[in-house]
Formats: sequence, C-alpha cells, structure tokens
Amino acid sequence: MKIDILTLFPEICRAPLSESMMKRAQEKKLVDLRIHNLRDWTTDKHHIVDDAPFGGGQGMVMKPEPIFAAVEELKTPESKILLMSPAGRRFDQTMAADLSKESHLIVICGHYEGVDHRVIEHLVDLEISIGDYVLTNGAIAAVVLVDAVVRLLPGALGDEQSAHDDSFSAGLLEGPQYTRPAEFRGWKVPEILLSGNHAEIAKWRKEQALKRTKKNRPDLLR
Ligand code: JCQ
Repeated sequence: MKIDILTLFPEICRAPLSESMMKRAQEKKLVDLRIHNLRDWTTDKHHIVDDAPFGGGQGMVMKPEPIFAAVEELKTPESKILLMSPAGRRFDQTMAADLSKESHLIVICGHYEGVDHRVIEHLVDLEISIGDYVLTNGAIAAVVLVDAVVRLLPGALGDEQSAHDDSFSAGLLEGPQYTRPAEFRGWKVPEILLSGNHAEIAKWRKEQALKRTKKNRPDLLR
C-alpha cells in the first residue's frame, strides 16, 4: 500500500510514523509512506496557504490551489483521497479494515477553521473524523488513521493472531489482562487464569469483556 500525507506540519507526522510497528511495516515494504509539505505546491512569492473566509467570520480557510496541485500530481486512477476533519464521517475499526484493502491513500490534513469547500466537493472521496473533538491540526488525526490502517496489513504485526483478538474485533471491548507477579501488594491475579483450563479461561474472558463493555461502552451492545 502507498500512503501520501499532505500537511503544513510534516514534523508532527514524522516521529510517530517512524517508530515501532510503523517502522517495521515500512522496512518490510508493506507500506510506502510519504509525508509532504503542502507549502511545496504554492506558486506565489510568500507561499500563502490560507486566507480569510468569504462572508466574514473568525480564522483562516485553507486555499484550494495548493491542495488541488498536490493531489493532482500524486493521484492515480486507484487513489482514494481522504480529508481529516471534525466534520467528517466517524472513523472506526470497520473503516480502518476497509481502507486497509485500498492500494493508495492520499490523506489531506485540514487546519485552521477548515478548507475551501471546493476541495471537498470536487477532490475528496471521503471526509473522516477520528472523534467528536477539535484538534488544531489534522496531522495528529492522520497519524491515528495511518497507524490503525497499517497495522491491519497482512504481516504488519509480529503475531498474526494479535489483530484478531483486539478490542472491537468481536464487537466487545477486550477483557482484563494480567502478568507476573501473581500477587502484587496483596492483589491476586484471578485464580482461573492460573488454572490451565483453557475452556474455562475463554468463558471467563468473554464474561469480563461483556462486563467491561456494559460499564464503559453500553452503546456497543445496542
Ligand atoms: C479530525 N477529529 C477531529 C480542525 C478544521 C478540515 O477542517 C478542519 C480540520 C481540523 C483538524 O482535524 C480535527 C479532527 N478528526 O480536528 C478544524
């Protein structure tokens, strides 16, 4: 998979996408990730990327020209053009799985009060929100999306099982996990986990997952 990120703040994406699983996925050539500065597609002397909104109002709006120029240079007939925006469709594990099947993603990072709407109408395939809060910078949202998508590419995780056992894969949150020591400050690890009875352990984990989901995410059960 190829991923192009278009942002005014490439350094925000660089470090988190150069470590751990993302680093290994790139070394294994599972993903060809390129982080671009949108300012490289400005043609004016002052490299201006934003301007005041027509009709008045607070803040600045990202100009369409550099975004169109960048995407039109990078896109192929296979490309899927995404825009990170709090006004987008909510990102979830199902969307991550769908995007992991694409061959080329171009991720536009919005900033300021938004981008000129002609970008959304005539260039973008999908506006995506990572959650109901506002960030100063779409690059932070892009890092979240890219990590969630790339870890689903075959071979990206050391253990092929791990993506399957995750929270959400069963429609429930993951249950509790414990490691050594078996007793810490007088708090014991549940006996069942030390029993070696794998059927009973699986049953217990399912019950715990249900309990946690009821408490933290009752919306997932409806
Ligand atoms: C992404 N959830 C929150 C902020 C406007 C494109 O327009 C804008 C983009 C941003 C940055 O992204 C987010 C976001 N998912 O805040 C304002």
